[in-house]
Amino acid sequence: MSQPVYPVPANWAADALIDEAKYQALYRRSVDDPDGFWREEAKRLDWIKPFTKVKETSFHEADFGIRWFGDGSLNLSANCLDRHLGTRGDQVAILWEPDSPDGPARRITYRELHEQVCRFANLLRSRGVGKGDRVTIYLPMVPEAAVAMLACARIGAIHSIVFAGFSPEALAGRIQDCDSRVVLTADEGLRGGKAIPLMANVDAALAHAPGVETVIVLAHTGANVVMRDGRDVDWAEGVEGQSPDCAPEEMGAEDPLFILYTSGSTGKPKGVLHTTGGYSVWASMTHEYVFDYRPGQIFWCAADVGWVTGHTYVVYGPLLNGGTTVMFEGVPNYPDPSRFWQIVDKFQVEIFYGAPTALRALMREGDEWVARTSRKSLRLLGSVGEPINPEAWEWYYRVVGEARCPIVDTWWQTETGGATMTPLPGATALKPGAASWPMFGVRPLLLDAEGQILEGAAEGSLVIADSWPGQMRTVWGDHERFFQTYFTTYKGYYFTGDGCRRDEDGYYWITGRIDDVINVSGHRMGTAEIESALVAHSKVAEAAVVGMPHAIKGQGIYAYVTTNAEVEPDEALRAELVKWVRTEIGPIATPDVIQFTPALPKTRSGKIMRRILRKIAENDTGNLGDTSTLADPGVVDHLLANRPQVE
Ligand code: 6R9
Repeated sequence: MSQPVYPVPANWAADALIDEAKYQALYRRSVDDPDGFWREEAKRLDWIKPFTKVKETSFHEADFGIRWFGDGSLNLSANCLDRHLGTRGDQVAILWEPDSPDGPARRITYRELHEQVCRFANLLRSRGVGKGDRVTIYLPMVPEAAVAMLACARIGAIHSIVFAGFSPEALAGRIQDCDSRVVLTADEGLRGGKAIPLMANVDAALAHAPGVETVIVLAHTGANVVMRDGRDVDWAEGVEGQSPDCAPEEMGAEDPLFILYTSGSTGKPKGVLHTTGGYSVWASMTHEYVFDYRPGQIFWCAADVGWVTGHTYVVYGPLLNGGTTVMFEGVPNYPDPSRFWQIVDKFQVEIFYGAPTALRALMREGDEWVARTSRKSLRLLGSVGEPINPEAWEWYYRVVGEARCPIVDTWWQTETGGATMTPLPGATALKPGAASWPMFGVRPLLLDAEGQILEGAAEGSLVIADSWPGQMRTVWGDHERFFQTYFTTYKGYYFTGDGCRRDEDGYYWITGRIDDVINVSGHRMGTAEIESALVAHSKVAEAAVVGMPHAIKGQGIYAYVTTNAEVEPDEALRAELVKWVRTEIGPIATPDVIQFTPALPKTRSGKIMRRILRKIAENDTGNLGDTSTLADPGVVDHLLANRPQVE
């Protein structure tokens, strides 16, 4: 079947920052002369001390290391704020829309944001926070989350944002791993009309994280919370009386900027560390080129700041580029499935960037919810977080964008800092579902199982051959794990964990994770994490978790559970385990299916045969493949006979 291709619209090819010829020329230069290319791109920032060195990187064990602009210095907060004050001080920097359409929106100018950041940075300093200290941020999608990030960057503190949907247990683990002494939170968050007890969660978390000395609490909903003397500070009271000036700390390009925990295929979440110079150049450059962004345009990335997409494209990219960024506290279908498009009309959003899972959920509600809004302001659409299926792509293109707006399907990872493969709106003819072309400086390769490089049209493991400035620098506190996780599967290459196909035209198509990571509604979950949560329950002996196809979420969570001998599994236990996982990790880890089984299918050497479990979960049971190494084939028959009915 031939794939539809949508050529670059004539007006885009003529007016865009980058057309196809320019893309080709710049891409060549970026890989042939990285030092020259990045020296130019780095001019987009104000440097305190100019760098002389550009790229000092190696993916090989003998001289492994990643440094960009290593001897330069800068401050990211000053680049996002101070340098815009002269030209766009009165321009709106953040347009905030609350959960409820009845609540007042907020418009914060660059000048106001600068002042708020300085006051808050001074408050942090007054609590003893300085360069290199870790600050955990557990806030809802409110402008204060951006204020907190920028204030940390201003004084050189390393922020670690924990998504406000995570449980107290998950929060405690992340606070402890990076040894934060300060936590920023709110009384409550609001999503879809439901209150989330953030302060209560922090209290519960701190029972397991005794090192925290200061909790700064934003009164957001006005709920009653118990403040502890000496530890807790009311946000508004704390900033009152602080000076509106705060000198930005001079940061080395390789000084840490933030930690963001993400799931891997094994063990506990990894603290992905990004540093100041390379990340900033990458955030600004990708935001400008991918979205063809001009200062002042209304840009809405509908991601939460708890994920990397929110870091790079709600806060840092747009503000570095003098943008107006929309922050939305709520969810796509509250109070009704028109909400996104009503906000587009309300703020006259020009560029909208969202996740396939939200689009699929909205698509299911019917076109009518979209059609009743205007959307005339939209000129470009974006997608991120997981592969977008062609049906959802076409719906997004035709119904939301009325076949007027190109779609940039940006493939990237927490580890890559910003868009790593993507179409560019003025350069790339679009193929629905293709991540298309590498961003400047990115050298993707497809490898086979033996690590041989595949040429031409092919499918294999996606690796990246050389470093780019936005690449993560280490796993917090465990540099060895960084090297082991990403650079040993295929020696000398960065291993993405994704499978990928390259077609006859050289377009890249991400096929999904090939490790034990599943992607639920665009959120990464390590199957090992969910398994350890299940096994931690007193009635569970063993558990294996795999992904299953899910119409809205992309992938759902399918858990096989073996109970302890004396326990009779029943519906009550099923409900109890679902609740248990939600408390251990958070609602995003809620199992969709739990299948009880007297045993798991294992090889004679005791390895769980996940391949078979995946097939059963996918209901693709016609051909289970080679089962000859199974220790007890009866286990599989039992699993097949007792597979729960799944919609
Ligand atoms: C930015 C972000 C990373 C994983 C990644 C891949 C999947 C993200 C995608 C995509 C296909 C896209 N992914 N964007 N797959 N097309 N446009 O999502 O970071 O949360 O770390 O997830 O998400 O599998 O490896 P992160």
